[in-house]
Amino acid sequence: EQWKYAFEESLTEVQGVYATKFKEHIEANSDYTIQLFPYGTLGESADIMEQAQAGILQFVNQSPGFTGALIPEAQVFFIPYILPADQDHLARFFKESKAVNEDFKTLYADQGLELLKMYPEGEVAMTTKEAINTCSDLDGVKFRVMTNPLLVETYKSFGATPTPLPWGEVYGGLQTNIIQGQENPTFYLYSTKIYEVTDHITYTGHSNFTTAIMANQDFYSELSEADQQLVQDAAAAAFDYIVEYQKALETTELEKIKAAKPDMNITVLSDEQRQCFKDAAAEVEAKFVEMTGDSGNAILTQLKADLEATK
Ligand code: 6CS
Repeated sequence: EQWKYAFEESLTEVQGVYATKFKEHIEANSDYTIQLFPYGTLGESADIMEQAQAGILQFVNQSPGFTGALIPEAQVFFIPYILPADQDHLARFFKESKAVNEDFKTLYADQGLELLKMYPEGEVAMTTKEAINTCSDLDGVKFRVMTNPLLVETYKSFGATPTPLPWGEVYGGLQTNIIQGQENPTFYLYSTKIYEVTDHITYTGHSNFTTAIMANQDFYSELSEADQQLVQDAAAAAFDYIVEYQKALETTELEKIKAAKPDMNITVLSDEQRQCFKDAAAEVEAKFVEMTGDSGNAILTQLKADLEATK
């Protein structure tokens, strides 16, 4: 029997490496085989999610950045500075968090999805045409964000003009100046050649890219207990691998960008320069609660407690 697994990136990007590890574990420990569908082969992120919900795909990797309409609570990751910068803390959080591993599991299940793991892809950096040293530099900047209502609010409160777009329109949008900025982890700025169409990379520390791997729930619940365990073990093995793997990319891929484009301006904002971005957090958090009500508030409280407990 063959299982189909789609994700939002290429085979050599973080989600592709996770998927490859998952596939290797399943195939080494069972008679199942897995067919991988990288970004673009079955459409955009929204398309692969529909296919997974319909049961055409058994597995899908979709980031909360695109899951906002389906599961509004998943937008919690876009409250600025909610996640720690410390990679080890972050890994412990994703591994042990009740909010992630129990509460979100229930919310995804309500949408016909068995949440297997959430994992980090790296600190998000802004890439723009003009320098960003403080929030006021974002004034009038059309800034591409993933199609996520809270992320729109985040960039509004940063002072930008947020423009939600699927990934496929970002490179061309920057090239033609329809947008003047976007955010993504360092490895992705290199692998997708976004550095070619922007001149400034700015580290504000406001976010770490979170993603999620899930199974179609009907498919999953019909598996034998042993096969469910096999899937869980594969997801866990890939998680342990990717946590270390993506950490190294923060430096190696930035070096590659510097080599490919020596005149790229790379800035790590000081605490003082970050202050206005930090000040936006309270407003965005209030928006999140407004959008998601009691359920969102409960997740937010749990998530904060989990972050504290995994320090
Ligand atoms: O910004 C995006 O749309 C994309 N960013 C990453 C790191 N992965 C997939 C996603 O589509």
